[in-house]
Amino acid sequence: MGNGISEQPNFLSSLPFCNSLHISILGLDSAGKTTVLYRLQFNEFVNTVPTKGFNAEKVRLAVGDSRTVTFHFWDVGGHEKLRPLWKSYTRCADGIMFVVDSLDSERMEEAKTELYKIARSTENQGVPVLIIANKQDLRQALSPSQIETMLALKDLGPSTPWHLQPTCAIIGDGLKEGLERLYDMILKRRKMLKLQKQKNRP
Ligand code: G3D
Ligand code: MG
Repeated sequence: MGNGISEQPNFLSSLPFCNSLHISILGLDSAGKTTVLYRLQFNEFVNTVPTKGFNAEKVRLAVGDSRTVTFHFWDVGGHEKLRPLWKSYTRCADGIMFVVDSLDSERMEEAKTELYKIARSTENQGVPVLIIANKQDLRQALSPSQIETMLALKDLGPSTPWHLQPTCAIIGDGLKEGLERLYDMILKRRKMLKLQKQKNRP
């Protein structure tokens, strides 16, 4: 699910390659951000404690046609008191991972407000967002399409490339696919910015 920006494989294979990317991992507290980070880093489940500040990790991963990319992940605490800090961690971000607890229907509206704040801020205009519908292993989890509706993702508009990925961070299901989509969206945006720059040259 997404707004189509990462769904053209032939076109994407002709895009330039990026070997180092900054990704901010955001979302409400307890959504599973730190679990996502360590699953990607160690390829195993790591027991987490609530994040007081942030975790920063450099992870080399194969994406696309086995290209190895260095991802600099910033996993920022999601507690209400820490959210004003998010801005500082998205300033130079190439992409954003926004993690949602698929079980937490009560706080879905709060998650939507935070997601919109990030996506609509001037600094993040056009920055691709991967929305992670996490904890899909739990029986009571909302379905990806319910989450898409509750977060009003279609209203994010064409200026924010997005993709919704169902995952289970505990065992890692869906994370690699999601990261591939985010990578594709980042490449496509870079290509568009490059073309715009060339057009604007006198
Ligand atoms: P946060 O960094 O967003 O605050 P954490 O969230 O990564 O600390 O995870 C919060 C809790 O959710 C943890 O459980 C973690 O094990 C659990 N969790 C994360 N991802 C999943 C998932 O995909 N499925 C399930 N079932 N649980 C998940 P505890 O018990 O330590 O609070
Ligand atoms: Mg955490």
